[in-house]
Amino acid sequence: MDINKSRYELTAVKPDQYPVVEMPEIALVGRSNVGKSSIINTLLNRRGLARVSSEPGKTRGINFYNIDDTLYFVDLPGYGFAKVSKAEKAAWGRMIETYLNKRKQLKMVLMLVDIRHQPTADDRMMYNWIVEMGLAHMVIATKADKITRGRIQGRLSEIRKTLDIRPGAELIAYSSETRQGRDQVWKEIEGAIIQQAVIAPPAADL
Ligand SMILES: Nc1nc2c(ncn2[C@@H]2O[C@H](COP(=O)(O)OP(=O)(O)OP(=O)(O)O)[C@@H](O)[C@H]2O)c(=O)[nH]1
Ligand SMILES: [Mg+2]
Repeated sequence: MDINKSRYELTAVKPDQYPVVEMPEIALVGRSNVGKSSIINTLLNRRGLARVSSEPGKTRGINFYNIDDTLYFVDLPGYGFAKVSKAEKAAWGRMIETYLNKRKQLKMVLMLVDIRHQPTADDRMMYNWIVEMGLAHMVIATKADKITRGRIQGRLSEIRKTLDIRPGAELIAYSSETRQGRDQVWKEIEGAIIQQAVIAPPAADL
């Protein structure tokens, strides 16, 4: 995969605006400011492809990034941002839910939480949705560079407990500063995409 040929493609707020080209999609969800845009940039080694903002709540629609015409990274709006109206929050919730529910080519959800904080009620709701919908997923604890190495395992077990992540389900520490966790995330993404090829019905043998 030539990840240098990745580009921002479009922003959608409703399904008829999603890309029409069918490619596997990897979605990113998480609270506002958790590092969704940053992980897209570091996974692709492309500074500034996804807009990173110190001002939370900037990503207002669903952003589709085309990765070498092979897959899409789908940056969903961050939830839990206090400074928006109730109506706007509800609209974001619907936008995220609609995408996760309806998008057939969605192969895996990367759910991000900040390693320093306990997951919130919003995070728990989101995680439960993902599990209930039966979506392949991986929980990524971001900003691992902001705590000492010795505290990482302890924080991961707290997060596992709070979200009620079953033993064996993937939870890793990540840093967009040091790139810790990057290889493991790529491995999971590749696994999710390959799985699709394996379970696809063979071409008719006529
Ligand atoms: N130290 C450190 N800072 C990070 C990391 N990831 C993100 N940040 C910082 O956190 C802030 C928010 O990052 P974004 O990637 O824009 O977060 P987001 O989840 O896309 O935010 P919204 O689009 O508002 O939902 C920025 O100032 C980033 O530089 C990380 O791994 N380590
Ligand atoms: Mg963002």
